This record gives sequence, C-alpha cells and structure tokens, in this order.
Amino acid sequence: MIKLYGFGQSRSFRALWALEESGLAYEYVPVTLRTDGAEVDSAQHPNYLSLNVQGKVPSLEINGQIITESVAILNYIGREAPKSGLLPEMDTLSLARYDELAAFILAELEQPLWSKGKHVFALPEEQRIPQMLETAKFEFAKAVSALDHLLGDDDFAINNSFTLIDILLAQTFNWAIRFEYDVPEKYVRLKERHYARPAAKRAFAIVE
Ligand SMILES: N[C@@H](CCC(=O)N[C@@H](CS)C(=O)NCC(=O)O)C(=O)O
Repeated sequence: MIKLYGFGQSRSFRALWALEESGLAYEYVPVTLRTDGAEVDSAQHPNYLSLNVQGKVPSLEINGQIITESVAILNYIGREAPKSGLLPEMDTLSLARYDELAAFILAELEQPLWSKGKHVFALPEEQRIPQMLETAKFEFAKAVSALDHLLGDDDFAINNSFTLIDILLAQTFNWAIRFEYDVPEKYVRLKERHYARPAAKRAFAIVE
C-alpha cells in the first residue's frame, strides 16, 4: 500500500493529484507544517522526522520505504501506472524535453515563489529579507518569459497528451496565483483547464 503524507495545496498536492489520475490504491495522511512538534500530526513530530528528516512534504511511503522530492514521487507514480499515460513511453529526445521542463519548473519557475514563502513565513524572522520580495517578482517574470519559449501552443506540454509535466505546471501556476504574482492570462487558463479534470477535483476535495 502506498501512503502519501501531505499538506493542503502545498507541493504535496502534485502527488495527490497524480495518484488520483493514476488509479493506484493509496492512503492520504495529512500533516501540518510549521506547527509544534509535540502535536502528533505535526511535520516536526519525531515520528514524521524519522520518515522525512527535513520535516517537509510530500513524502511517499511504499512498503516501508520513503521517497521524498515531489518530482521523484511523481515519476514513481507515473512508472507504477504506465497505462495512465502520466509518464508515457518516449523517445530519448522527448524524454530530454520532459526532463528539461521538470527541471525548469522546479529550478526556475517555482524558486521565486518559494523565495516569497521563505521570506514571508518559512524562515526564522531574523533571516527574512523584505527586499527579496521585489527580486522574486522580477525573477518570476523572467522565468515566465523563458517558459513561453520552452512550451509550444498545444494544450499539453509534452506529446499533446496529459502528463506529469502538466500537473507540475498547473500546480505551480496555482501557487503563483495564490501568492498574488502577475500570471499571464494564458497560464491562468492553463491552470483552470487542468484543475477542471475530474482527478484534480477529487484531489482538491480531499485537501479543502
Ligand atoms: N524540493 C521539495 C520541496 C518540498 C518543500 O519544501 N515542501 C514544503 C511545502 S510546499 C514544506 O514541506 N515546507 C515545510 C517547512 O517549510 O517547514 C519537493 O519538491 O518536494
């Protein structure tokens, strides 16, 4: 049995959505972030820290083995559910395009969003730098322009079918919208199109 540890619409939502798309059997275990480690559902509780030393989500437990990092978890789900098409059979070049987009979304597109999170609430107060917020907006706009060149005009990012990359993109733009970044209309529409999928709605109902 697969167990997903997650929190709300955080990065763990990517994995929850992918599990709903995959048809795999799983259990969802909600944890709370930045809460007192004495609370049993806290990601700072010793039980959770023994699974994920950083006290972060998502974590996926597979027969007692723990996998962290949302992209590794998504790829695991895609490989375990080949019929879902989430991670389709690809030639080497398409696979390189897939890896390129996954790396870009994590290293370039989400980083300015996480900068805001870190400098508004996640870092200890004495480590926060308020000026980072303007820099983060600037970096996000640059990443969005670069993404325009990486994506084609299709409804889906890869091979004109829904894959894990579409989950990554939609969840990251949802995050940007919630954090009040300037998101171009076409990416607002991308997010809305993919969040209208039945599996996304089911995942959303679990966390709301
Ligand atoms: N690179 C990791 C990042 C995981 C991460 O930072 N998760 C955030 C939630 S979106 C978290 O658990 N933060 C806990 C904290 O900051 O205390 C991934 O993609 O899974």
